[in-house]
Amino acid sequence: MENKKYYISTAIAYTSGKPHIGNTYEIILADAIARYKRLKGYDVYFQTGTDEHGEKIELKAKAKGVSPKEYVDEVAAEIKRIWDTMNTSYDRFVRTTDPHHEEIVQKIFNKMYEKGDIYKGEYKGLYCTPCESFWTESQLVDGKCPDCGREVEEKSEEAYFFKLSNYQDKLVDYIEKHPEFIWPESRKNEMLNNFIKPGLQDLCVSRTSFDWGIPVTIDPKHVVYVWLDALTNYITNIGYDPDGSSEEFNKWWPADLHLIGKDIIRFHTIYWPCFLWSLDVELPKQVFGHPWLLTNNDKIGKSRGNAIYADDLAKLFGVDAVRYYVLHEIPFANDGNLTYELLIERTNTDLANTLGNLVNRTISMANKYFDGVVKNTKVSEDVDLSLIKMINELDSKVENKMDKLEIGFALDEIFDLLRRSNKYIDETCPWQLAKEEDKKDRLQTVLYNLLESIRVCAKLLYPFLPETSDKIFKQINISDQSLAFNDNNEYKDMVPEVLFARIDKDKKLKEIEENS
Ligand code: ME8
Repeated sequence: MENKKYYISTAIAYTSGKPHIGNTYEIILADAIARYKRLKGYDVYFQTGTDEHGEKIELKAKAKGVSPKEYVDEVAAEIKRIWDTMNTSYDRFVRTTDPHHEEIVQKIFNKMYEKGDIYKGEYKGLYCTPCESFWTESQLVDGKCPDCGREVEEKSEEAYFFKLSNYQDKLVDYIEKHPEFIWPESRKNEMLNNFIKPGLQDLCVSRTSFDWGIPVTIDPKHVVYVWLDALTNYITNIGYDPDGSSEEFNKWWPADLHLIGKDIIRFHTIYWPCFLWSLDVELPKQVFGHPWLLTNNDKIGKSRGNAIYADDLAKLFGVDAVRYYVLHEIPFANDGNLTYELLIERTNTDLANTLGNLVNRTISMANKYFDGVVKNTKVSEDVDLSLIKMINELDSKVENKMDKLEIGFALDEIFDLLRRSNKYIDETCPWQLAKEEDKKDRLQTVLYNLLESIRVCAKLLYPFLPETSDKIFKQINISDQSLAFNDNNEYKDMVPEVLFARIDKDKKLKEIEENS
């Protein structure tokens, strides 16, 4: 039987500047989900990339004295480099300046026009340049852009419009009948009550005020509105074509999950479904609007000067420590906070102590007491039962959380077992058993149980901390990949190495200050 397919995408990042740790959080989150699905036997397609058109980028390039294409080439390469540094296993990195994408977007625009969903009109409105969005008076917050809080200006231009109003009733009905479509559920009500039910205005889908975009072929002084260009990346890059899509498209579409930040749920759950309906294409199964990562409890902004970058953090703390921190810190629906102090504390407590020490102590004891050869001697006691039960339940507990996209809580389940295993060492006191000759078999069972716990945890840690998981498997030197307690393993030739060195907080903070 063929494996079940799973198509996951991230938002495509703006190439306006280097992505900060908040943007990078998203690709790490997507990577954890993609790796987990692969581990569970799914045939996964994981797409990410860059959103490269629009006025803001044109202005940035101008300010730098380079062409827009030169500008986006440089930033896209930087974004890809950061995604790679963070060890993310995407299958394709797409760019909206790719000629194939541009050609299909033009065809899409024409198809919508021919269908009568796009018509020509005049746009008058309040425009926010950084967000490239027109707003109505009532949408403004304190007279300013509701997304970024900056000034808006009055603008009018000849433009093409997409008849969102054609799809309003269908959209309300669809969202109400598919409670899993907008995730978390709280976001669903926000979309329905604040944006859709009050009435959808037709959407302006072309611009004439700047050039850096995909030209509209039927009227070349217009370029395609950046969100119509950007959203379609999810289908153009897997072979969608209005004249006949490829096998690849039929294999992967509909996407199983669009992973995006909470600020762009509106675009993905209002515009995107209507665009797809206009093309007679099925909707993605789910859109998950993840919360924000804040720094010092403040929104991270490229222009706010408080941006922290993932590659800098990786240099200071290591890739897996950063992955662990961001995944754990935003368990599901609430914003998370990043500070250097908290990152150091988490690394020390969870990674160096709970995980690192457990692995190190267990292997060292196995080497010391049994010359590194440990089998299950099955001299069991009651205290083993709860540990073994937890080992055997971990797989389904993690799955339960992952299915709800509660990624941080899934990670917590694994750390609960690691903490339980440390407690098991305190309960069984191997160093005392080692002193009594007739307790040797009992001691071997204790170490065996611990090694099995480490093995299952390491396997399930793989989606979150891939490098650490590989290192642990190398250290415990075992090939068994099963996710339950196995009686028949033999552990030998194990080499303990420090997984995460304890960080001296004051020293590290001083180092950070000196380098900033
Ligand atoms: O929005 N914490 O691109 P982008 C968590 N090009 N996530 C954050 C964040 C933070 N502090 N700041 C931003 C765009 N994000 C569009 C997407 S998709 C067809 C087009 C998230 O570079 C943000 O919500 O501004 C988005 O999902 C992603 O980072 C890229 O943001």
